[in-house]
Amino acid sequence: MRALILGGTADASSLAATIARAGIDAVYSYGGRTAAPAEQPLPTRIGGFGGVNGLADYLRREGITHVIDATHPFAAEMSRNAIAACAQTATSLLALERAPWDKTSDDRWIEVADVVSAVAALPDSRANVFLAIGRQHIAPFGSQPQHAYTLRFVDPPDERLPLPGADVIVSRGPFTLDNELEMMRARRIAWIVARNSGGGGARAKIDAARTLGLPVIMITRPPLPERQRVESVSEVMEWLGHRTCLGA
Ligand code: 3Y8
Ligand code: NAP
Repeated sequence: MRALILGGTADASSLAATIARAGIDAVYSYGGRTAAPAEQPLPTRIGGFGGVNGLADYLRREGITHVIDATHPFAAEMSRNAIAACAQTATSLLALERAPWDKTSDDRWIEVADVVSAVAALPDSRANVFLAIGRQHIAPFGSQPQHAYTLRFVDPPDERLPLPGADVIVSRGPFTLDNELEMMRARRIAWIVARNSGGGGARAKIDAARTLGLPVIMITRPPLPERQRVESVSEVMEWLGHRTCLGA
């Protein structure tokens, strides 16, 4: 057995630690989105594979028998490529995907399907807006320059931002409720834009918004083709362990 973890999330890191402890032969893969990704206790590769065919070639060349897609619910292209490449090479595929956050009666969510709809959901008049969606999807907000934007990136911006006067917080998380409350109060944040990532590492801002009674424009997840999925590391280990006990 040889496993490939498509990583880049907190869940992927905890899976890597468990797989390393179990002594399973595995490789961890980052997309190369951040300057200094967290160290992993497994051999690690960084960067794209070169589309579906690039990934299929990698699986064959490296003798990968099991792929765990532990990327992010919004890493849709990677997940789609993994489904196609694993079908092409008859490689076993399992997704480790956290459940979406559920709206509670105290939450003021405006659910939208994509970033452009999120921009349209903002008020017309100037407001203090916290964009907690990383750096890749900021450009559409340039059509609403009247707002005072607070952005949060993992790494410092390396080019001019399409939002004049936006303020950037550089932090990789995970974030705590107290820090989020303090930041939102200090900046008098009135609107939050978030993606329904799920998991614990980014949920503090959602809890803070609820506490402060602030509206959250919540971008729902992109649709993905059917694939086997679990929500816990232990279920992944069962899936792997099940195969090894059958002598794969
Ligand atoms: C490179 C690996 C850990 C992992 C930390 C988790 C939690 C904090 C919440 C906010 C939302 C956002 C963003 C976010 C969270 C954890 C976790 C999580 C959201 C790292 C990481 C990589 C990335 C890529 C990065 C994206 C961006 C998204 C920032 C490492 C730190 C907004 C997702 O600057 C960029 O280009 C950043 C790009 C993809 C989304 C985007 O589209 O901009 N994640 N995040 C992965 C790779 O190269 O393969 O650097 O160590 C992982 C983490 N991000 O160790 O605890 O549960 O995973 N990451 C979102 O929309 O929710 C932040 O600010 O509140
Ligand atoms: P994406 O748009 O779905 O992927 C775009 C391309 O990036 C993929 O087709 C692939 O390139 C490459 N890629 C993405 N993830 C990869 C990985 N783990 N290993 C190797 N190549 C990868 O992905 P994204 O939304 O930009 O996410 C990129 C990375 O950031 C992923 O690792 C994802 O897990 C992580 N992320 C984390 C969070 C979070 O909240 N923790 C949020 C978003 C993304 P090729 O086609 O060339 O193979």
